[in-house]
Amino acid sequence: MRLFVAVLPPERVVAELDGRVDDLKRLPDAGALRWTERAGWHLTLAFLGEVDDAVVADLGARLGRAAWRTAPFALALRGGGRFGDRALWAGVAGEAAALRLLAERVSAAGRRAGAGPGVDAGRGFHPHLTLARGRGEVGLRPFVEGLGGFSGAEWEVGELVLVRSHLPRAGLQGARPRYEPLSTWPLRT
Ligand code: 2AM
Repeated sequence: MRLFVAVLPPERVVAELDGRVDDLKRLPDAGALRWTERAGWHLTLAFLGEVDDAVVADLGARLGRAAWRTAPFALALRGGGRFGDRALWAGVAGEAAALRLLAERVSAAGRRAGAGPGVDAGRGFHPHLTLARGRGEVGLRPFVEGLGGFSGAEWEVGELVLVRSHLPRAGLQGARPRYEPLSTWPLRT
């Protein structure tokens, strides 16, 4: 199954961001972008890719230990950025170093469980919450500017979540992946 590990912002933070995204959707060319569903908004700690069913239990035990070794920390969504003209995202503020450390622990847990070694190697860790994807023909700069000054409420990250990604059937126009949270582990309290 296709898996990734994420931090999920609480509903009040999602609602705030959604308000700003509503404004972005009124900009010219917004209709040409594929907007992610707010129900699935997340900050990816590590993308594991296709993982064998046989290793999921061991992966879970290791993720639980990674969570247990990490103290809860404060995070907020702030501003935005883009990966070329392919992805528009909201950025983070607050204890970003703690988020990075957690991402490293989670990646190590994935590697040790044999869940797709090196799948993150190409991308590095760049904390972001993807809001929309484009094919490169729409310039994302105005959308990034529209996120400028966005500063969401701070929350305490208290858990990590293993999420299964169900890809839409090939050729289904406009269809988006469905994200299914499988398990949650609390950070050390
Ligand atoms: P993205 O939002 O920037 O595309 C589920 O696909 C999550 O894992 C997304 O947040 C996605 O980031 C992230 N991810 C990281 N590396 C990925 C990869 N190689 N393929 C697909 N998703 C990846």
